Amino acid sequence: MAGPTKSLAKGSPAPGPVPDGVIRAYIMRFCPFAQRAHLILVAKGIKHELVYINTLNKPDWFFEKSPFGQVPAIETSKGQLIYESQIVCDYLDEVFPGKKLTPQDPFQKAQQKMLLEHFSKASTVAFKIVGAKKNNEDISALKAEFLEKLVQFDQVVAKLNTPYVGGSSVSMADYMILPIFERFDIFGVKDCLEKTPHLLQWYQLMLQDPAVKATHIKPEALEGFFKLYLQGNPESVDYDI
Ligand SMILES: N[C@@H](CCC(=O)N[C@@H](CS)C(=O)NCC(=O)O)C(=O)O
Repeated sequence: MAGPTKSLAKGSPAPGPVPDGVIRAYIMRFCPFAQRAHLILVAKGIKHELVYINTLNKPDWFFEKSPFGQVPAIETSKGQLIYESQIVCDYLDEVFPGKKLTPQDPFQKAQQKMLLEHFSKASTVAFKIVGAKKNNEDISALKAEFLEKLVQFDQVVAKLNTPYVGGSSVSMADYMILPIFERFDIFGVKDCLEKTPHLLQWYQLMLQDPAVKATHIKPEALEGFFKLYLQGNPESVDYDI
């Protein structure tokens, strides 16, 4: 399989129409939200093509594909455009055959959404850490807050008493939270997992998942990207290509 190509930046021409039977995903290689969409495309075996966007130097036409100027967005061969990672992933799960990743049962569905809300208490702090790192600020207070929220989430997950957060097999909620875990190292919070045994066990299980393996980014590449990203360098998104 061909590796990633350089991303499209300001001045790059827009790609042509999407071929029949293919989903085009506009992504950025290191973006955790874009990885959510990539995970679902792979997990469901959906025929797709990836178009890399330089999110730090976007082509003007990209706003016609994704009005907030953010990845991920997907485009169908009918020219339908869908953006916002959770909406993209729900759409892909609903439209494409194969294993349904979202439970049909309304209570289980609500449970998965509540889990994501619990996790968002921790991930919000993780993104504040990124902001602080960008400004060369001390992250120790934020890291303590992150740990507190992650421990709370660990307790929620412990009560589920299932190997995956959505039950006995991998499902949508697992794929939605996994990408942030893959970035714990670059955020400087990986050691927090030592205090969250249930999450650590879950993460180790998720690393064996074929879709997770297929979208995995080498830690050295993530680190290289992040260093340049913190400097606001638009070349960061093409690190290692
Ligand atoms: N809420 C959005 C967040 C997506 C997001 O923040 N994407 C970042 C890259 S990781 C992006 O496109 N940033 C460009 C920008 O905001 O201008 C989602 O879930 O899809």
